[in-house]
Amino acid sequence: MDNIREWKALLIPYEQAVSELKVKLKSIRSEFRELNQYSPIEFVTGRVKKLSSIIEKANRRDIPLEQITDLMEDIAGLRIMCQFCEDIYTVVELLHKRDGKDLSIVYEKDYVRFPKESGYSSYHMIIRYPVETAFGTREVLAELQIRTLAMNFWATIEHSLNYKYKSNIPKTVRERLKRSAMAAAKLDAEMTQIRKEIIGAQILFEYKSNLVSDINANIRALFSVGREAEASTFQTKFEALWEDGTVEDLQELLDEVQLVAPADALLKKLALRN
Ligand code: 0O2
Ligand code: 0O2
Repeated sequence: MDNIREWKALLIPYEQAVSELKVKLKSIRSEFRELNQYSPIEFVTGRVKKLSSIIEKANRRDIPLEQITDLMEDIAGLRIMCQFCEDIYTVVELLHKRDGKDLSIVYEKDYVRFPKESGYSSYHMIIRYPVETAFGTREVLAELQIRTLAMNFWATIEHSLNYKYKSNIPKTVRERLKRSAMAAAKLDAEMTQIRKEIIGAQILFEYKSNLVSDINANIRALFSVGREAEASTFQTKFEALWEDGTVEDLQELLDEVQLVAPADALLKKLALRN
């Protein structure tokens, strides 16, 4: 490649690929949000590798300049940041569904399950992406890095330290960086656990609310057919349970009241409620 104009022309489809992929990935996030659903994507960034970095990497890896487009996989790079580790695999699944449609997956590297020696952790996916240019279709390679916010925090700082100190970081510091990567992974695991517990508590709360409302509907059904004495007994049992009773206690009471409550009156009540 002789002149800067040729290089610029070479990079045009990569710029387009990064812009298009950014729009597509951000759309996944907006779709979830517009539907008031949790989005596995927190935010997306993208860049085309700088010309100086392309040439430096080609020299370092002995890649002949005329083979750069076939052999350098990260000229176009997208980063997808997620809140939780499991979101990474949700995004991977979403991308698998598009394989053979608007993109094709070349290969993947799972540094989340198998972190690198440095401590680096992310899910990498190399894709082929077709770009419609003024001169026809051009397929370019792009690298998608999918990671959590904690993984991104670590990788960004580690990368800038490596860059600043030209990879001459002492062994002891490398070890500390590796330990901080492990601390980031622990933070991710703890956040996932907290989330699971909150979701679990919410599900239990909903389940308990449904039991309470079903017990009350049955008691009202008993009152409505004039069986006040039985209704009052169940009402007293319910009042004793409703604040501190366990789900099992409430379920037992529901089973008991359902056995005696008149199904027809209950059905009428439910129909009126709906
Ligand atoms: P939103 O929804 O307003 O956040 P662009 O071309 O401007 O779309 P570009 O040039 O890649 O994107 O910008 P950049 O600076 O790389 O950041 C891309 C998006 O990531 C921007 O959002 C940033 O606000 C967002 N971003 C960067 N760092 C963080 C972070 O730590 N947390 C969160 N939540 N977002 C971050 P947009 O594109 O303006 O969209
Ligand atoms: P940039 O643009 O500076 O980020 P391999 O030949 O498979 O051993 P390769 O081809 O470099 O290695 O692929 P790999 O290992 O999948 O890494 C590609 C990119 O992942 C790197 O791009 C980094 O962005 C990121 N990465 C990999 N290892 C580390 C690491 O230890 N620390 C940090 N911070 N990032 C890492 P480049 O080439 O560095 O380019």
